[in-house]
Amino acid sequence: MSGKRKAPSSDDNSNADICDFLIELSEFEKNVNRNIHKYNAYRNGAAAIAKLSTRVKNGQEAMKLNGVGKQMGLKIDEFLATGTLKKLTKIRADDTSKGISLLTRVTGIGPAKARELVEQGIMTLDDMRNNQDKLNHHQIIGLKHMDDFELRIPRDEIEELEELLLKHIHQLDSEYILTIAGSYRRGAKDSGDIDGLLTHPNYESSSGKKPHLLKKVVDALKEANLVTDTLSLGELKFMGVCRKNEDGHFRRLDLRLIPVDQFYCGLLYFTGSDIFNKNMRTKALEEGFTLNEYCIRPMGATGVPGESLPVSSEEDVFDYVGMKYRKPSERKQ
Ligand code: 8DG
Ligand code: CA
Ligand code: CA
Repeated sequence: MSGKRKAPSSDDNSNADICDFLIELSEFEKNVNRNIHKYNAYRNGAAAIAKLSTRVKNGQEAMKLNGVGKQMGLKIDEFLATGTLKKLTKIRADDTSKGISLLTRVTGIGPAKARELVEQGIMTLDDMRNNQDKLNHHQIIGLKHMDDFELRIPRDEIEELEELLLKHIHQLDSEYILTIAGSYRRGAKDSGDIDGLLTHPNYESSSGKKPHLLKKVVDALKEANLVTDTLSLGELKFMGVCRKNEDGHFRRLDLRLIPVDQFYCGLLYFTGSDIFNKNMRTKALEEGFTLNEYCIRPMGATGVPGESLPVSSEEDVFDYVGMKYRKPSERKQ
């Protein structure tokens, strides 16, 4: 994910202002209160309201939607009547909340680390810059590129990067397969980050791990100055920073190495959207399958999943769960 998950896109949303305040409340619950239930509740409420094609008239009407309860209904009434929310005004004025909200904008700094820093009096970006000994490598890079990382990446830039990445990866070994998933594959006009999926015909889940397949690629991309920083490099996942040229912005790049036999389940999962994935998983369960980012398995009568089913395209997975195939651009929800 874009690490810092952003609000669902609010273009052509007649209730964008309501969705915005619900998302702000959700972020407060996640980052300051660390209440993931309330975070999810506000996000689900915002998602339900974002789907409406007309302006919400009052809280009562909103409460008819799945995901909008009484408390949210009351907040919507207050917002519609006064144009603001007392709760938000208070949150925005509170130093601890302000500090935590700011610090969690840095990739690598989660709610717990942010609170720890704020309790030590580190409240601003300058405070962080002056206390880098309290940050790890990932957090230092996140702080350094914070402005760039908060920019959306235009589609044409990802197209250029895709071509450059492919060129260097294929110079190494022409059999590598690279697909950029995420919102880019869904056709978005801009994206929060670049979600690269990498596979190789010689790499199967039964053949054991082959971390050198990932390391080799990362080394080559560094050599080519396309990758400028590593946030983390594991056996299966690289998280880092790339740039198309010296004048370009620094962009967040993730590369995941996936065995070929799991590639299409991975592709399906990392193409999203996350709401579409949730709905497809639910449908799969109803049909007696368990679906995750690696594989699809039939659920036995005892509730124990069986062997992974063979998958050689995304279509195969849609077929198993009895869904009509949907192109990536049709996977909003
Ligand atoms: P964006 O970067 O343009 O903001 O959107 P995105 O590409 O859709 O989101 P992402 O955060 O980069 O995640 C990429 C895909 O990963 C997403 O479309 C679906 C899948 N995914 C989920 N749930 C989650 C999750 O909780 N964490 C992560 N890392 N990925 C998720 O379905
Ligand atoms: Ca991502
Ligand atoms: Ca993404």
